Amino acid sequence: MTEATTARVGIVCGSRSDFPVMERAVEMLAKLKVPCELHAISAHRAPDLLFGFIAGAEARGIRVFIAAAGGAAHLPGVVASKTILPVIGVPIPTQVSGGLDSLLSIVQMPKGVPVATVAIGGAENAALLAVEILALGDPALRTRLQAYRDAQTRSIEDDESNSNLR
Ligand code: RP5
Repeated sequence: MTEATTARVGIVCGSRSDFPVMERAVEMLAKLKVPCELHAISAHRAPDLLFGFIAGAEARGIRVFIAAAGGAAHLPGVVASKTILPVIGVPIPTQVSGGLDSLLSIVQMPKGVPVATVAIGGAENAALLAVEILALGDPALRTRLQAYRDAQTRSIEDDESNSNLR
């Protein structure tokens, strides 16, 4: 399979104020050559726009959603309610409780409609989890993902072998 040119991952944030965190997911996907879309569509302020975005996504080529929100973070669950594509939730850090509110809102999905939740602010891991899902059906992407992981391991081994600490 060749590199995809249409977006495979749909990233949706509750607000543009979430973009500084979620741009790290965009960068990680770019590193692994996975095209994505980045949107800000609030589940409570613009639900009809959100439903339209979800309804059209699979036909455009989206295979995994990443949904990021802070506070009473219902966006990932609402996205999951309207699709059977995998949804990865990213709890956005908040000033109120450092993002624990976001984490609990996203991770505590009642049974029947799952959201795979990553750490507070875990944009990079959300991207990597999306890549792992896509790589199941894409051998070339699997090779790039394995190379990324190998390079990560090598860099730690190199740092350690160059370290003066004994
Ligand atoms: C959530 O409320 C968003 O995901 C954002 O994290 C938080 C704050 O939103 P704004 O104050 O930027 O509208 O809906």
